[in-house]
Amino acid sequence: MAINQCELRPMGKSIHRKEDPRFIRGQGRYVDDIVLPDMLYMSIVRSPYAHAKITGINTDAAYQVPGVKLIITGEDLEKMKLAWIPTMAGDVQMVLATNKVLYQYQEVAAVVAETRAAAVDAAQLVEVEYEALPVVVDPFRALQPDAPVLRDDREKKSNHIWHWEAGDREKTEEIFQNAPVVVSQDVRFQRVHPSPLEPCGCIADYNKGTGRLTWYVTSQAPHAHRTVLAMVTGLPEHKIHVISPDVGGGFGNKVPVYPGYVCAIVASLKLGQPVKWIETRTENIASTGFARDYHMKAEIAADENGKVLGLRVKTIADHGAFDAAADPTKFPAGLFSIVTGSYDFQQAFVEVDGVYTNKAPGGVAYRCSFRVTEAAYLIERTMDVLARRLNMDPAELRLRNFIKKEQFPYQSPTGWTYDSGDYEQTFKLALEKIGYHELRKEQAEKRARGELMGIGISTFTEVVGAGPSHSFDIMGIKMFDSAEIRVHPTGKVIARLGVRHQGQGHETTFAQIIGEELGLSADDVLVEEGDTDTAPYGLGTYASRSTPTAGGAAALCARRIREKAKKIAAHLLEVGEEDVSWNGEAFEVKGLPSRKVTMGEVALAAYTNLPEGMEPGLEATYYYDPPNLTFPHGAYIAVVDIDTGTGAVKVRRFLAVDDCGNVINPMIVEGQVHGGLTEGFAIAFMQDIPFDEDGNCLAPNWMDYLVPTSLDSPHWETDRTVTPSPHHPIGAKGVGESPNVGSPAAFVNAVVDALSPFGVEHIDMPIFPWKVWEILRKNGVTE
Ligand code: PCD
Repeated sequence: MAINQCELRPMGKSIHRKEDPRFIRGQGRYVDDIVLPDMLYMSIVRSPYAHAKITGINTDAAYQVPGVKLIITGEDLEKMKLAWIPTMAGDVQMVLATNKVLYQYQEVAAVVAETRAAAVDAAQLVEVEYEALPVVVDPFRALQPDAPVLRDDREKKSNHIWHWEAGDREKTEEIFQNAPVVVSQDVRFQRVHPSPLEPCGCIADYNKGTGRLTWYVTSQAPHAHRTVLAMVTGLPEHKIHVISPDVGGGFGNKVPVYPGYVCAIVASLKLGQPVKWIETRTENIASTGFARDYHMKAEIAADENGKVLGLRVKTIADHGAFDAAADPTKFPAGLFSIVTGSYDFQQAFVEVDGVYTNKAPGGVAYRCSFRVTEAAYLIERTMDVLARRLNMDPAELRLRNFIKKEQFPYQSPTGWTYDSGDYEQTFKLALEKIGYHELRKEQAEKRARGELMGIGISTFTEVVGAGPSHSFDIMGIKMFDSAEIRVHPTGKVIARLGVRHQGQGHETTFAQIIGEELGLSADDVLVEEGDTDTAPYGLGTYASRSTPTAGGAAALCARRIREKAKKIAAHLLEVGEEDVSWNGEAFEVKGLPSRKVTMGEVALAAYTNLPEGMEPGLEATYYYDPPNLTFPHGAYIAVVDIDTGTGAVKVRRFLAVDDCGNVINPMIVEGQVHGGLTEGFAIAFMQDIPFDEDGNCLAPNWMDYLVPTSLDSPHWETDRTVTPSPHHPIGAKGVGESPNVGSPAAFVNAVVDALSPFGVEHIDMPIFPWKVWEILRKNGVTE
């Protein structure tokens, strides 16, 4: 049950979200709500071709449109050395095309005008001459020696970007040579898109008088964006002020720096007026960071009893025209090597090759800690293939192979140290809660009657909280995070963090952490994020890293304040510091609990009545570099019924049991799980961004790229186990991504389970009704 924000000891309570009153009243303030004096609007001219030479650009007609102020082309940017910029993945990408375009919808020119309509009209009048070039959309074709080389800007004359591997190739090989059972499965994780409700956009406002650029941008990582901008444009970092106002969903889409941003900034620098650029839905889906697009092959070596021994994975990663993923530097394939999942493999070897094709760039971490969703889907799908081969119940197979509670901290064969977990407990709770054995009985009865019912299991391990700075950086910047807390004389607090929420509820949960540590209520703490002038430096919100990193920083920062507060309390209580203890709500004299002072009283004294010689004020900053990542886990079970006439799949039940360690706000965690499950459901059943052989994007809008409504979404059942992270200051692990990571496999496993009497072992997502219908028709179930 939800409770009031004003209670003390707010940790672990379902406090109503502090941000919701403004969101549900339409009073959130997003980038496009901001209107500045003399503001201009920008629209982008995009390529209709997926691969073509540009032989000429004529802007004369466009300049005739009343109100047009400026048209920028690649040539203009070349003069400023801004035609290409570095991507976060260590590649470079075009801002505006110079000699050629490499994907449909690529940015070719930017038009700035006094009104949005004038900018759009003029953009349509920019005449670009193209000479079509051969298009490569299939990454396997791209790797053939005679394939056209797409990126002629690179020294390496091939479409191969990088090779990456983890684990021990030889030792894994040995296991496979001697294993009694080997299964192998090709699995595609299709190209999808985070598709947040609010697309990308910004206002660049360069003030020629102060020499300062204020940049309002819908950003998941404002500090990192400021640093990148400073490096790219040469503007001094302190002359750039990045403000990320309310963000209408991020989901990984708002981590990269996009060409439109650079163009808006260049336009404002040239014109000295604010320039607003807001994408359309089509521009968002067709040109900004997509996710997945992995072609994977997994092989499991096992013994006859179903004990898994070795795992081998080979993957082709289609990155499109530029590798514009936002991965930490050392991890070009993200944290994909978590692919051994929740199981105790002796050896594993994983390799990934990145490839260029004529598609929009990206590979962003859409609700996943950099490629963990792909990994979890692959291992959970392949475990089911193994169960089928051994004729074993998939639940039993998992129980035989879980990493055991006593094995933590667990060293994985691909190099991770899992912090904590109790997989068996979580899984058994899920089996019991859903009534697994009764469901299997029901299924057998239905099968006998020719009805198609399926049960799908997925038990996953996530890896979140990038990251310890020894292994994690983005463009050289270490991935710690930060908090700054100021306690004011009346005991009210303003806290600022280096992350930037997009709807996750940080204004509530971080206030709960700080309130808990300082003996205040969540209502006493105002949390601010997203303004680089005021917040301490941090790497932003994605990869479920905010709780593991900034959440840790918030707790430790508050404890730093408590240390000083204790000294002031001793002074007020007229005892020595060693005689004072903290009871969770106040400082008291040891052995005399009736003599106490609250944080409010201490706060006032910090400005009015200090011990002699003490520096006034009550504030602190903490930069927290976590010792390890956190490893949340879960057990998900889906139950589906298939309509034998149409092939439509109905998700009858879905149970998610999650373990994210200690929970700050159970209601928020449940909301996070519901959201992620809905996205996982959409990926499993309705979403894909396909291309035709000319490189035309076939789903660049919400008519073709489907987004589920509440009517489409199943009813979600949730539960929880709690295995605290031993190294996190409050024992919490991230959770935001888990439901998207864990759920696709549960849905697909359920459908394959329902169709297994026909010998079906795998179906690639999205499972559209026609795919099922074809299987039914082939097997004579329907006509
Ligand atoms: N929590 C609690 N407890 C625990 C954990 C957690 O309470 N234990 C909570 C917190 O605090 C927050 C939430 O919950 O509030 C979440 O968290 P996390 O997990 O830490 O995470 P973050 O970092 O904060 O966030 C991020 C995520 C992600 S990643 C994504 S995609 C998505 C999710 O988040 N996104 C989003 N969710 C969400 N929601 C919303 N509303 N919106 C959005 O956008 Mo990526 O990588 O970016 O792709």
